[in-house]
Amino acid sequence: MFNLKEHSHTRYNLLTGDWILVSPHRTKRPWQGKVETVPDDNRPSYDPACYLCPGNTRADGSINPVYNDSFVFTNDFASLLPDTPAGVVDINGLLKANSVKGICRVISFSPNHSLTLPLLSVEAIKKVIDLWCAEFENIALDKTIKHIQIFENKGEIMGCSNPHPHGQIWAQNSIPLEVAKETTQQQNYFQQHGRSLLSDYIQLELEQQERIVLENKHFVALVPFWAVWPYETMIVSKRHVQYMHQLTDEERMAYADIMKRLTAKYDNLFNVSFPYSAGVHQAPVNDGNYPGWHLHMHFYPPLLRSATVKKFMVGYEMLANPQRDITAEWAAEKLRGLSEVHYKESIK
Ligand code: H2U
Ligand code: ZN
Repeated sequence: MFNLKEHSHTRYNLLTGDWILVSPHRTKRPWQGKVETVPDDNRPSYDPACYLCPGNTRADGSINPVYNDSFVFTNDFASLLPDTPAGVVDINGLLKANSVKGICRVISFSPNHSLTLPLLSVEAIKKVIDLWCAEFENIALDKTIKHIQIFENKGEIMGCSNPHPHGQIWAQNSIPLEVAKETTQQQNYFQQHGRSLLSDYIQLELEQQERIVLENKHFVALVPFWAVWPYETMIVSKRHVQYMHQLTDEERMAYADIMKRLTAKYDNLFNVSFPYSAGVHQAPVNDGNYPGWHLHMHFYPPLLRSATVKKFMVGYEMLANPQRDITAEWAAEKLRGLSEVHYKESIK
């Protein structure tokens, strides 16, 4: 009889409407492919060559202040610029283009070059969350901005340019692809059911307890049923809000707490500073009401088997649709079983 633990199947991504192929029987495949080198994870607390450390000079010649908590500035090599002229190209409906304008910001999470999110205190992570909220609200004052993406690339294999703990914000006058898909799915669900899609989803997950990794009073961290990356997770607020700045102080502390514990588990998985791309998804701004939107954060980590073996998105994934071998349930069980005290903090 068909069962999700043994047999190949497709799974539906509720948030995007995409499908993924799961091949659980394939995990026994031998591996003789590429091995990544593990980057040296021991850094000084200050690096004179780092463009994010306090007091240092950046590429554009400006000097960082000597800051105590977090520090934010406009990206010196921004992909989106505020003064791009408006314009549309449409040649016979065959060649189409739209001008995009926006703003890119860089946020240092700490003055300490040697730290990462899981090594920051819950209070320090809460300050990063407060800064994310302040930046979001400030950028949204520009009524031409429709979407604000807050994210972090962590680790060399994710293309991160600098190990100093930091993230980015890209805001633009249009709604990007993934957010557009999630908007359609969440709005449709809300119209049909009068409840947010993610409220119903996390309620079911909390009943089943198969894919839950962590939970506190205000947040849940889980491996989504439709996860693509081996240890992909999602943090979802229990309260249905569209934006992070709607969270109370107590909820923000709970958010910081679950982020610290989840990223500590990640590092403990292979005893390495775990690379990922992560980002907060919130409703569009200055574009009407999106009552179905429900605040959440995605973590997309590439590692599969060890600190050096990552998942490749190639072949079938590029040409057909994403595929995974280990199931979401297996990954969640593995993450649940790990200590939430970081290996570097446990030996202090
Ligand atoms: P990563 O998150 O991928 O490491 O990118 C960091 C950003 O920092 C990157 O977009 C910017 C780069 O343009 N940057 C500056 O704004 N100033 C600098 O002096 C160096 C890097
Ligand atoms: Zn630094």
